[in-house]
Amino acid sequence: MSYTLYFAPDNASLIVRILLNEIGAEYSCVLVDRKQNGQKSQSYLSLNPNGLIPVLETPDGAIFETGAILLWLADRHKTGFPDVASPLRASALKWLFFLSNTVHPTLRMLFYPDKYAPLETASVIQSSMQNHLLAHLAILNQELSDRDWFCADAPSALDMYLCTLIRWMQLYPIAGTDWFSLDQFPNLHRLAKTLERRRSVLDAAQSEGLGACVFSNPTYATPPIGSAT
Ligand SMILES: N[C@@H](CCC(=O)N[C@@H](CS)C(=O)NCC(=O)O)C(=O)O
Repeated sequence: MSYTLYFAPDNASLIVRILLNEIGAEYSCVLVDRKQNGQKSQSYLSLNPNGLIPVLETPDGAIFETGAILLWLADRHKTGFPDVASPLRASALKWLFFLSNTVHPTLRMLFYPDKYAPLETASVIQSSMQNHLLAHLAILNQELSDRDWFCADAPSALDMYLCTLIRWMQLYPIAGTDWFSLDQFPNLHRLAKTLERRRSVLDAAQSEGLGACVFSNPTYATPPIGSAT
């Protein structure tokens, strides 16, 4: 089975790429050219009417929403998320939805305050979103505790999703990154360092020009093709 990942470097498609690598699935990539606003082109909108990256084309049709893609892939390949019979499934679902419908949208509001409210309110929104994110990360740090991974003894979509969000927090907020230090969240810091050593992440970093220490000490992407913003 082969998939097509519509991606832009260092966009949410990165999370899907890491899981695809972890699964060992066959996939090809189609660049969405952010410099040309390719995510808003007619052809892309026919795949995702929201005009957001990523999309994964599958034999069951095109899927959008990062969390949905991750869950579908993990279920289909029985890798990267507890299966329906697992006693870990309930907790894993809870945290996946927390990441996708709370943490990720909060980060989007920090990145693009002008998409949500008048520009003159941007600084209020940004400082509020920073506080929300710090609170979310404190909860996640406590939940992880001294475990290696969120789900038992194997890396899952939760680790991949969260670490990518953490990467972006350290790079892309237009109002700066002084508000955030991964040192404040020692369990998440440890997770970032463990995950970034995996082959799936190293290969994704190579494909998208993400450098070393992708999560724990990130640098801006220098991709071989396309651009992150
Ligand atoms: N809820 C969406 C959010 C995806 C998202 O925010 N994608 C960003 C890239 S990381 C994007 O497409 N930004 C371009 C835009 O907002 O026009 C998901 O989980 O897939």
